[in-house]
Amino acid sequence: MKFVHAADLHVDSPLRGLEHYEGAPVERVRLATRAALANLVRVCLDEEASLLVISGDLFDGDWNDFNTALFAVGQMQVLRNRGVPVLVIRGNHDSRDEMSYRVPWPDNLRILDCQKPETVVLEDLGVAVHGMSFPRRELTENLVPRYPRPIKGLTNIGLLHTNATGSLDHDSYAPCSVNELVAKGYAYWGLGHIHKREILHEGPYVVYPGNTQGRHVRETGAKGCMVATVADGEVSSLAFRSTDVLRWRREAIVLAPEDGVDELVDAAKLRLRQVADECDGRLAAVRLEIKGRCRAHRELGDEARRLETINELRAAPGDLGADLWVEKIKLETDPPLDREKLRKGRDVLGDLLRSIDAVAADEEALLSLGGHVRKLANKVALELKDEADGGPDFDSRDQLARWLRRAEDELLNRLTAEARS
Ligand SMILES: [Mn+2]
Repeated sequence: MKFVHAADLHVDSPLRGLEHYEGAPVERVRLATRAALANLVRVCLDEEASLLVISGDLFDGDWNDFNTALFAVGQMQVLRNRGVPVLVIRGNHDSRDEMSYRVPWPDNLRILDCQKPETVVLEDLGVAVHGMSFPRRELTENLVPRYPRPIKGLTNIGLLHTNATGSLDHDSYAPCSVNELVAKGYAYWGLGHIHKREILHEGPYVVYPGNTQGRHVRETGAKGCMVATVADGEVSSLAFRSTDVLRWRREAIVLAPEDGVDELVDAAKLRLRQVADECDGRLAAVRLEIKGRCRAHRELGDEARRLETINELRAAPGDLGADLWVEKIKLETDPPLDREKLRKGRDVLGDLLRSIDAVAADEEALLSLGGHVRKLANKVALELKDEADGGPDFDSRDQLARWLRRAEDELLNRLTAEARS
C-alpha cells in the first residue's frame, strides 16, 4: 500500500509585486501553485496510491473568488473517481477562522476536526490517520500531548501543522519536539508548515515534504511530495516526487581577478544553460549573484556599461533557447587588489604582506609553521585537506607554502573588506 503526503500547497498564493519585474512570466507564475496541485494528483494516480494526506495550508488564505476553491474541488474529484480518499488538516493560513466560505468538496475528502485531534480509520487499508486542524491562525499550543495513542494492528499516521524545528523563517505555531513525536509510537508523522523538505527522523519517519511549488527566490530547488510505501504496518520506503512547474534558483558566479565584463557575460550564459538543462522542462526563475574581485568591477562602474550588461543577461535565455527567466541580477563585484602596491605600503597591510614574504623565503621559518598548524588542527576542526594528495602533511614545504598563501588571500580579503565598510 502506498500513500502520498503533501503540505503547504498555498493554492493561488499572490504574486507579491511580481508584475513590477521586467519580463516576468506573470501568468505562468500565477498559475504555478494550481499546476503543482494537478501534478500532485497525477503523482497519486501514477503511483497508484491508496490515500492522499495534506498537512495544512492547502490554501494561502481566504480566496478572492470561488475559482480557487473550484479548481481544488475539480482536482479532488479526479481522485474520488479513482477511489482515493483525501485527508486534510487546516494550517495557520487556511485555519477555520481564516476561511469565510464552505467548499463543496467531494465525499472522498475529509477535513479533520479543529477542536481536538480526530482519528479516521480506513479499515480496508489497515490505516489510522490522526490529525487536528488549526481553528485559528495563531496557535501557539503544543498539540502533540492531545494526540491519541496508536491503534494496535493498524498503520498509524499523524498529521500535524507545526514548527517542530524552531525554524526562524516560519512562525512558531504548534511547536513540538521530534522526540515527543517519535515517542508517540506512530509509523509516520506527516508534518506541514516548514516549506523546506526535511526528513527529521527515520524509524519512525517524521517528515516535512516542503511545499509543492516554490513561490519566490527564497524557496529554491525542487518542490513536491513524498510517496510512502507501507509493509507490515511500517513505512518501508519513502521517495520524493516533484510537482513543481517553475523552479527558483540562486546562482552565484565568482569572477577571477583577470575577468572583465566579456568573461562575466560568458560565465553567466554558461551557467544559465546548465540551469535550464537541470530544470528538465520546467520554467527556471534565476537570480544571478555576480561576485569576486575582478577587472569587470571598474568597467561596471560606468552606468551605461552596467545597464548594457544587465540587459544582455536578461536577453540571454532567448539566445539560448532556454525556458528561463532571469529574475534579478545582483552585481556585487569588488575591485581587484593590487598586491604589489599594497606590499609597498607603509601601513599594517604592507607590514603583514612583507612578513609573509619573509616567512615564505626562509625555509626554516616555513617548516616551523608545520608545528603550529598541527597544534591548531588538533584544537579545532580545521579543513586542511589538500587537493594534491588528500591529506595534510605538516612537514611538506610545498604544502606549508600553499597554506601560507591561502592565509594571505584570506587575510587580505578580510582586512580590505573591513576597510571598505
Ligand atoms: Mn503554515
